[in-house]
Amino acid sequence: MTIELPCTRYLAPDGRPLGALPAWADDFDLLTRLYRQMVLTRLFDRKAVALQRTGRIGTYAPTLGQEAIGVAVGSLMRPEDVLVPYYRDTAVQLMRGVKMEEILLYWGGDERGSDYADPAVREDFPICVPIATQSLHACGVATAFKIRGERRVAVTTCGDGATSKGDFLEALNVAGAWQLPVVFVVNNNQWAISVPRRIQCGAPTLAQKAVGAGLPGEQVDGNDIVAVYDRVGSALERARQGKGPALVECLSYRLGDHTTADDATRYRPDEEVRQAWQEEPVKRLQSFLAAQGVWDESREQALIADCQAQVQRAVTVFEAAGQQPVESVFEHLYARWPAALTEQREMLAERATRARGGESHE
Ligand SMILES: Cc1ncc(C[n+]2csc(CCOP(=O)(O)OP(=O)(O)O)c2C)c(N)n1
Ligand SMILES: [Mg+2]
Repeated sequence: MTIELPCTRYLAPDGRPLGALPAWADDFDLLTRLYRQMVLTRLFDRKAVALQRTGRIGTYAPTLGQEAIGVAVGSLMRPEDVLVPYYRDTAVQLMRGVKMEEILLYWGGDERGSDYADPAVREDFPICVPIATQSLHACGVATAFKIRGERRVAVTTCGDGATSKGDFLEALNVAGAWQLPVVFVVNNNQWAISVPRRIQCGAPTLAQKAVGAGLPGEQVDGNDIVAVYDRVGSALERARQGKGPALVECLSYRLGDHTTADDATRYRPDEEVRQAWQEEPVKRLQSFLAAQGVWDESREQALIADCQAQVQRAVTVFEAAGQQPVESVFEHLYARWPAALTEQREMLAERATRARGGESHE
């Protein structure tokens, strides 16, 4: 059954406005900043995939094609808000202030990557890999804001597939029942690994899941940053004013593999991917800005050079970080250290010393 919900799109795939744009979109400085960040995200993402291919980081989940969502969400959030992200949120995290080298450390299997240096993101959550569990964590954070009377918003993201999980639906329910200051941003990139959207769920939209929980839901074109910025901005404002939670389903497409451990050519038709490239968000905003006379090829080349230098500096910092001792796998797990694990930790440290050819205490 279809529940009529708005689906917002301002820019056509070729960047032409489809009608009047929201008033804030006259701010070309803002739109240019967003564009710069989208390009930085894309180049960083490409580098991360290359680092995995050359064995320098572990599995990585590319954000290719979903840059508009993350950049818009990250730029709308205030420092005091809390992001509760999932694994395809490089764009949001970078915009919030997480450092590129921290993201590389995380995907390199190093916990220091979740120990964000920037004070503005100290309270943001680490990347969540278990599907949809973060939706409930965000409701916990929002409950704390509400009890303390703070004007802060918890923002949580997830994929289309995650909206089939009980955790997600329970989170919507508690958010609606308690009118929590939480915004759910669904990155509907059409695939949950090899499972296409149409067989994940019988409802015609994912946004309508919000309606059953008593909160507003709507769709936006997730390749159109003007639409994402406008609608997520409104949802954040509502939540900040104590008017309750909201859900925004952003329609996008995962242009890359699910992760570097996946080969999407085995289950996706080439034609579908080719078609999706026509809609992609970076080119769309670039075409719009060029038509307004505020972007051109020389600015583009300068931006690419600048972004590549930033990415390279981050890679250098990441590679200089060195490996943590193997027994660090026990760290950050318990508030109070369980004595029973002491022996295991010592055993592991000793084995590691032996493996390195060092001295054993045996
Ligand atoms: C609880 C749980 N079940 C299964 C998985 C394995 N898994 C990893 S990603 C994924 C698909 C998620 O798809 P979607 O929510 O659409 O997000 P996307 O990866 O497309 O951004 C699954 C099933 C997991 N990580 N956690
Ligand atoms: Mg998906």
